[in-house]
Amino acid sequence: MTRQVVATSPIEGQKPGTSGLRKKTPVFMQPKYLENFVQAIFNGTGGAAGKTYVLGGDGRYFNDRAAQVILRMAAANGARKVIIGQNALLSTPAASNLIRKRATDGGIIMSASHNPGGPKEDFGVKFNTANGGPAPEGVTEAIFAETKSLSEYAILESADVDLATLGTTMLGEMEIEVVDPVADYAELMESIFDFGAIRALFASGFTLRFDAMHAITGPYAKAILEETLGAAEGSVVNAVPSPDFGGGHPDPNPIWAKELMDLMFSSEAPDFGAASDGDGDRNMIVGRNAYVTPSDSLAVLAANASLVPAYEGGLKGVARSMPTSRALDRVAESLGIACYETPTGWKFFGNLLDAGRATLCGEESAGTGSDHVREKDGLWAVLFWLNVLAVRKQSVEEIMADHWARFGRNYYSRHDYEAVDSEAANGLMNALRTRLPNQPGREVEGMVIEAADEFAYDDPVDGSRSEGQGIRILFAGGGRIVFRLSGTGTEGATLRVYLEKVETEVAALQDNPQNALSGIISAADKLAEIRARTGRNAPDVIT
Ligand code: VG1
Ligand code: CO
Repeated sequence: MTRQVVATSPIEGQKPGTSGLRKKTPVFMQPKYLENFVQAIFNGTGGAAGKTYVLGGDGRYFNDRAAQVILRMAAANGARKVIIGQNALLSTPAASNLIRKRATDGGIIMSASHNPGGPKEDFGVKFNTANGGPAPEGVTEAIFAETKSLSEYAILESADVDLATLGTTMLGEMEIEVVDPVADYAELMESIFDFGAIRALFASGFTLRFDAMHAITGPYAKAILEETLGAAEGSVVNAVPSPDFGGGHPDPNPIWAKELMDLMFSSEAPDFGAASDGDGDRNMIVGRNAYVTPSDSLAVLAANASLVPAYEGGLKGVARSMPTSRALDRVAESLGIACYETPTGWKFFGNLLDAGRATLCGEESAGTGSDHVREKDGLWAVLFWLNVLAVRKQSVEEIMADHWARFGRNYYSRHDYEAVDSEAANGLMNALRTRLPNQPGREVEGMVIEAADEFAYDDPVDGSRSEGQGIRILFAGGGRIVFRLSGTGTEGATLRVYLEKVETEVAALQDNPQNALSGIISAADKLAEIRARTGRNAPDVIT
């Protein structure tokens, strides 16, 4: 076993985006591509010498090979120990939990999350810090800087490590502990929720369909929902993780989880439907004939948090990403707690959670979580809903109707234009930016613009400032449009248009969102010239 120092040179474009570095798999598989980025992670975080890390991924194509490379590089860089999920598998929230529970110096997660996987699809690598959360911008910038000046990396020459067998082995001087990916996470869930009440719910005949989308949550959901809580066998479908997610797109939304949606709106619908994404941090919640938008789900969980043992004592505060609907703000106001507005991406919640300013957080992109880990957590959100349903003994539809009657309804939708020509997308954003000062007072589609700006965030904990986080147009009466370019795509640019309208009129609470938002939708096109500039007549994905 020899330690090799390999000469290399900087590779362009290794800039971590909203959540780690994501590229097409063939790009990641190019000689030295992964090696360079991993060395940059070590160099950018003060070196690996003497440190302990968690390592795992969502099982997508190249996960197993990348794990062997990362282990050999950690050993060659002097790491003391790596704790790795069996077969190099760990869901993102489970990795976050292990980093915290075992007090490691951080962790490396191999995933491109909700992006498809496979030899021609996407792969990703993300570094999480010792709090269990995605590296904050200061750290990702230091890593990126390293990628631009790298001249060598260190790697051990050795045979593959057996990752199928649980237990401890050595790789050179470094200890490797292969752990059951599910056990610690399952224990954490049991410490948060009323498992007794959920067990009784299933025992009473309550039915569930959980679609793991051939991704990482399959084994977690089987163990927790079926084996521990008593959901009928077969309630968890597509439960075996596959390297290309069964050829699907592991993003739990009405488009990509269409099979589940069809079932939930049919006469065969079970009481409750849910799905999770590639790496297990996203969730979709759907009742019988009732799809719950992620923004609404976050608001409902906040409003019902006292029904869950871990949050019984009340929430310290809540937080949402800026484009997420403001349904949460109304709940926070009624609870008399703070509601923070952060830029898109979970890394911005870390400081608020660490400082005890927020207990629950969420994003419109199907991400919800709490201070139990430092990532969003798909299965946690599903268990939260089950706990609420078990206590309230109402259907999802009834809970939603009740929520809107109490707080009003924030009609909400996101329109995505994918793989748009980058120049056209930047042109659109630049034009909007230039026109911002002239917008207030202007009337569009019968609505008056009250304010317009580009969102910047001043972190109240560490004082750091993040600029350029999305353009917002605010209408009198509570309507809002947000324009943003995605930071997770791997092809051209993805334009995200976030649309929102507040309704408090009781008779108008049960409309179809696209219908309720039609004025806002055409205002968005007028303001940003979406059709003209992108050449698209309709969004690729509507959530
Ligand atoms: C998207 C979502 C964002 C989420 C991020 C990572 O980012 O909009 O809310 O935090 O994905 O989610 P962007 O920059 O493409 O809009 V995951 O489940 O892919 O880690
Ligand atoms: Co994800």
